[in-house]
Amino acid sequence: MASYDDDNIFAKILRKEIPSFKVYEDDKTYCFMDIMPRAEGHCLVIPKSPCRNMLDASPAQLADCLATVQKVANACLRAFGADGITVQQFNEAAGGQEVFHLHYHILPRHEGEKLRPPG
Ligand code: IU
Repeated sequence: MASYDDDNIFAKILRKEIPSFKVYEDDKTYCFMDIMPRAEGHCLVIPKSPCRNMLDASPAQLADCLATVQKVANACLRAFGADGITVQQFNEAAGGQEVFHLHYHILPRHEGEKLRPPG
C-alpha cells in the first residue's frame, strides 16, 4: 500500500489551504460538508492526524473518528429529520477510495429515497 501523501485535498482542508464548510470539530477530528453531496446533509468525518485509510489507521484514530461519526449522525437525524443514516468508508482505489486521507461518509436517509449517484 502506498504511504500517506501530505498533498491530498483533505490534508489541505485541515491546513486551511482550501476552504470547507465545517460541521463539527474537536482536537482529534474534523467534519465538513461533501462538495458533491449524494444526500441532503452528506458530510465527511476525518482524523486530524495523517492516515491514508482504515487499513493503516491506529485504534485511537478509528475510535476518535467513530465517536465523531456517532455524534454527527445523531445531530443529522434531528437537523434533517432523517429516518436513518448510512455510513460509508472506502479503502484504496480498488475499494472505491478517491481521496487518500481516512474519511467516513455520513449520509442522512429518508424512507424510500435513493442516494444520488457520485459526481
Ligand atoms: P471517496 O470515494 O470516499 O474517496 O470520495 C471522496 C469524497 O470526497 C467524495 O464524496 C467527494 O465528493 C468528496 N470531496 C470533497 O468533499 N471535497 C473535495 O475537494 C474533493 C472531494 I476533490
